[in-house]
Amino acid sequence: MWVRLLGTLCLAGALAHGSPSGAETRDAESVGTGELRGSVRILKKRLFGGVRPARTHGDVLLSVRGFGAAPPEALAELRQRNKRFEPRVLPVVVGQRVRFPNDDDIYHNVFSVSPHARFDLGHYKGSDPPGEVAFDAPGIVPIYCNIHPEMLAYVVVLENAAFTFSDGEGGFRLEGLPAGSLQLDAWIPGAEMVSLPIEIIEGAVTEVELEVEQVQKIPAHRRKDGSHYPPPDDDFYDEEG
Ligand SMILES: [Cu+2]
Repeated sequence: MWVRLLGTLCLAGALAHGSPSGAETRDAESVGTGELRGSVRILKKRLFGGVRPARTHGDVLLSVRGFGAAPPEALAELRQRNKRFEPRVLPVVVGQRVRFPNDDDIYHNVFSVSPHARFDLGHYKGSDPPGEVAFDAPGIVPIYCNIHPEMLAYVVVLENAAFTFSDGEGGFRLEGLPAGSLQLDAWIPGAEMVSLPIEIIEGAVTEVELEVEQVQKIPAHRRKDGSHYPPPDDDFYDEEG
């Protein structure tokens, strides 16, 4: 992993020796803004050890820490469709509400046992009003359905709305970032979060390149009561609700 700051080589030197301390949270509106452009590579496990670049480098969530922002008024949505959650990764701002509509004809459930957000929305069909949850603590919250073990999504609760996903080539861009020392986080399911200090300069573009290693097998989870899911052919829940 390495950092390049275009046109600001003096700062690149500073970063190489540990970034200046800029941990204090600032008000994004009181300072000038700059832009971040970057490229992220996904590395996958090689069959006989080591890692290799993935075929595509999209869907990595890039987010910036170091300043707070009020949550958007608008509700975010995590839908249940074809026995899947959509999208698989949903970034929101601390305090934002998320609605969980069921687009299927069958019952689904939505629950989380994460310490960042613990809830259970019960069982409901598409014709029922969807459940809603406010996410008040930052962190990655795995979301499950108590009926279908294959249903898994992540609500990623962030300090502000400075986030984006990488395109298929790994490229990304974030504009309007407050100038100063900030932190860039990169994450995709199956990888450790990668964090990088960045220096945003008013009216300038900062460039970064980084890598995430998507090498973890996502472990099977349990139902909300801690029990294992019934075998796949046991579908009595679909009929009974
Ligand atoms: Cu379900």
